[in-house]
Amino acid sequence: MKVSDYVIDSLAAQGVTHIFEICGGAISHLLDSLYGRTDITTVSMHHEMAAAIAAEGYARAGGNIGVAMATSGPGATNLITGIGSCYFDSVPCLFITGQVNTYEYKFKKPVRQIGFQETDIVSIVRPIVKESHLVDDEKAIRRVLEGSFDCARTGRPGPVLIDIPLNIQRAAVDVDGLEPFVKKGMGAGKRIPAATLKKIHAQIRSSERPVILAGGGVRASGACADLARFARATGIPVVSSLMGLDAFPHDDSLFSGMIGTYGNRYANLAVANADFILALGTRFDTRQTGTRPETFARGAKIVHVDIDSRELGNKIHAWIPVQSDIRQFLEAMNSHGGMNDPLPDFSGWRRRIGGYREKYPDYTRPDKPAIDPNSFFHTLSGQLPADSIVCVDVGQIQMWAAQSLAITETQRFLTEGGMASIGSALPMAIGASFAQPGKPIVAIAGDGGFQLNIQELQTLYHHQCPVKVIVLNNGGYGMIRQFQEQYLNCRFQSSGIGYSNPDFQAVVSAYKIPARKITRNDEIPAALQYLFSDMKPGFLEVVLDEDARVRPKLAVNRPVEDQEPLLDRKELRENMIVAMLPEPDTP
Ligand SMILES: Cc1ncc(C[n+]2csc(CCOP(=O)(O)OP(=O)(O)O)c2C)c(N)n1
Ligand SMILES: [Mg+2]
Repeated sequence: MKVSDYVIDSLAAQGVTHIFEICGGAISHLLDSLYGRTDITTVSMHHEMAAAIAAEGYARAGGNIGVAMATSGPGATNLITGIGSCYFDSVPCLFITGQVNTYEYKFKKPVRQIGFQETDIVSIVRPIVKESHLVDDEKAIRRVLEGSFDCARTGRPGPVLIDIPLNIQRAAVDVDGLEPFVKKGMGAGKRIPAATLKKIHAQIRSSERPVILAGGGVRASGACADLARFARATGIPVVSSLMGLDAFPHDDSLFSGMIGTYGNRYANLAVANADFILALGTRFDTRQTGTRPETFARGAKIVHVDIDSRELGNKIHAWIPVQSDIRQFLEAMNSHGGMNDPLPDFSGWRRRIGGYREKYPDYTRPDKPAIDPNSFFHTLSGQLPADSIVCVDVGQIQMWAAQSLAITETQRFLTEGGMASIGSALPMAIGASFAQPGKPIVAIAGDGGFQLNIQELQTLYHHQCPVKVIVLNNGGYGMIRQFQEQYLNCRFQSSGIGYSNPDFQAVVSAYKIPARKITRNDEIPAALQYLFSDMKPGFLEVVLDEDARVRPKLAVNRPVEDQEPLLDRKELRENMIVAMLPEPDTP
């Protein structure tokens, strides 16, 4: 059998249903092996960055492992942004690149290039993949493929890249004689010591102000139901990181917002005043803790659970670090005898957080006709179809969405946390639409980010994906403007100066996608109703004032409870149970 046929057969056998790619000479045999297949759909994108992110979206949306394919050289290097995002956000994807024939590959020769478009992608991506392989012997193909699937999916998931030279793609192999992958170090997963579980249960019982912090690891390990069970049984309020935003339903009264630099003020006040934090599958990114992690949740004993032992103790000192898959941990906690012991009544603590929320809501009803972004997301929540998958780009829009979209148990919120590439929402939505056929998908981007992968409107049109694209147009790179306003004297170099937008209505219409535009708050409900009235591609441009800002926002050196606009010190003191910190040095 031809190796390229074997590769595609193996993907199909692993349940892969879609491959996102752009063609090129160095993957011509792999593409030829896709010709006429009905078990795998080839989705031809218009930029390899978008193909990689579509694979990422496919995997994030729960559609098995994501697969993207690109030719050698520029095709391969264009994949890098998506590869890195899968690495930082723990998304299982396989990236397959074509390479020049082994007899024209330089290997260790000290020259720049021998074959046309020859580029050592395996080395280039090494810091941002779990594994990368050059298959220079056709007999290794089975071992490499099986090993790569296992690697991408198990432990902390992530990307794997396989580079296959042309002469290997077209080589013939005896499939029965191929060497299989043998997993090393297999065995039962590490058990969490009973004494640890007991100690955690006892600490919850002696705490007064416990909080669960849900990170991306909750979803990644399939533990959402276990988390809901644990939180509801104990009555402990749940806050989330950006990546954990859809790990717990926001319409549950225990949900207490997103924490961090741009987090909800009430959520930050909850962690700042907590005396116990159960942190699940989160790496305490600076966007969560502020720039001085030692000030974060300083009144709390922190139990930090993560599958990646290298994350434990990396940013935050944990009272108890637990290396475990989140699902296994929560299953163990839920079935532990400690669950039968009576728990303290945390209702006073929950009421206190509810009080913060009332005082500092994530949006207020706008008193001007201009569209208020937080209020827009609030209205959008009310009109989103029940099982929507919302894919959110990067910029101010990401933070407004995170602050004010209320995600229910059946909805998803997909966004890039670690790589945070602008231009990711549209390809992510395309990938998600193939992973979850029949579900309504929404891609939300800013005007700047939208332009990075605007060409994928053609993919949307071509496949008639049920993706509704919403662009919040504030006439520039708002997030950067906000930074320049705060720290660089409003010198809007490149975020406003030198920036311009096309007529989005005309561009989107040229892709034969119906486009609409609104400029006033009172137009929002009808526009959304129209947008969600069918399952075809659609586009809504929401015009914002240029000076719309993300509030609250944490400035450098301040603890999370002290976001801007700064509260009067007396008011902040009244909110705090844990001792306040002295005024920081401000840059
Ligand atoms: C690929 C990439 N380039 C640059 C950035 C830096 N960046 C972060 S947010 C942002 C502005 C995004 O502008 P827009 O999409 O209009 O959203 P807004 O902030 O205005 O809501 C930029 C340029 C990035 N995150 N990713
Ligand atoms: Mg913008």
